[in-house]
Amino acid sequence: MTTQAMREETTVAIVGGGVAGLTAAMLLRRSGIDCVVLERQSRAYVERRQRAGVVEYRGVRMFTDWGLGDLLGTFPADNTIELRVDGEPVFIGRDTHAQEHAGVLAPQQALVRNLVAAFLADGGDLRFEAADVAMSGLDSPRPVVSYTDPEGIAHQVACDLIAGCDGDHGVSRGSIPSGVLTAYLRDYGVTWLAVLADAPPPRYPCFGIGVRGYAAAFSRGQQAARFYLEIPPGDTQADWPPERIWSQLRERFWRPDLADGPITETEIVRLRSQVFEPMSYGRLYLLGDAAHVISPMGAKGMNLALSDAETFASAARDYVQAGDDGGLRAYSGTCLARTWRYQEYADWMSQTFFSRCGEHAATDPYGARVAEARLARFTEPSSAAALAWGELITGLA
Ligand code: RFL
Repeated sequence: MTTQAMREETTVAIVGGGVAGLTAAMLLRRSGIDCVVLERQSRAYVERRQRAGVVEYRGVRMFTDWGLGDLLGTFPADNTIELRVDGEPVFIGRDTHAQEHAGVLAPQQALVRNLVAAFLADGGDLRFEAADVAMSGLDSPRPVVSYTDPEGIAHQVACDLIAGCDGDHGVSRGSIPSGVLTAYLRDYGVTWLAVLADAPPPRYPCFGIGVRGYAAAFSRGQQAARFYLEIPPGDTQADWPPERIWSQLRERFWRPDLADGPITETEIVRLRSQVFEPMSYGRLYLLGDAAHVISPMGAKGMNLALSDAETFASAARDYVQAGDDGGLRAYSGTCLARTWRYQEYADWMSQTFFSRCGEHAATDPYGARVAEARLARFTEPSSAAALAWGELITGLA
């Protein structure tokens, strides 16, 4: 005997409760639009997942404009970055434009925690541990998202619009018929060890580039830092015990005095970028990592997800409340134009920094000299290149 699925109705079904899904949900709720968020993982799991650390100026302005500024911390993340090129410190982002448009330090898990709490306190419908999410009727007026709840009960949620916010490994993108999407992929052939440590953070985001190889350091709070080290492809975490991590960080930053601390997490990250076009099909709209992944070199993935969420929520509001589908029709083009601007930024940083590092520079000395020439233009304060860079780091480009 088959059990009948519970049939429910909403206006927007949101698949995935990460930054993209929760932000879209919160903005829709602020606009008085019904939505249901279906998240595969438990609440504890999503509130612990550590990744990004800064909401750029554009994102801060977005939360403030929607009356949600309280969801962010207040600790400013000024836009200066320090490059230590073979140990020599040089700075980018010290011009007035970059300095006047600071972001805030906002560890991703803290932002997610605040969004979950605010959405639930507002009466929002957020369902954790939703298994077997699937969708049908995407090109019909009333598509359906189905799932099984933790008690094993099957649900079918009929809706007007679906927001696919389930990241790179979710079900939304794969529900679009084959042949519709074009994938643009870049694999840099580079592997990083991502490290979280309870150690003193750097004053500015810091990139160690040069003959000793690539390393980077970012603040994640008063006594927490994220580090990245380029490692040989094929290495595993077991090849990188804490002593080796700290000794390589000291080498590559040319900082024998770099203070260490307990390492709380390590992860192997393959450096890659991808964009799927278009970002919608029928009544399904892809947001955030479900549509595009960006090399973490530019620290823009979470920020692009926030921007997609605002573009979608505004378009959905106009459609639901005024019957105006202009925003929904423009959604994919608007978000893709922005995505590509930031893909270019992250690609520029990735190519330039790597070309000046370790093996890359040794095998391509010409490329290393070109990278030096590029960097010189950006580190010259108030040069046109430095100003253009400032627009990108603030998210205002
Ligand atoms: P998320 O955060 O992956 O959330 C997707 C959610 O969907 C759920 N899900 C499903 N739910 C229901 N049914 C299914 N079948 C589902 N499948 C998945 C997942 O459980 C999850 O809760 O995607 P979203 O919301 O698009 O947000 C994107 C950002 O998380 C991502 O771009 C950033 O983390 C990227 N990123 C960084 N971005 C920055 O802006 N600055 C940074 O400094 C930065 N550092 C990073 C990063 C990503 C990293 N990883 C993942 C390589 C550092 C690292 C190490």
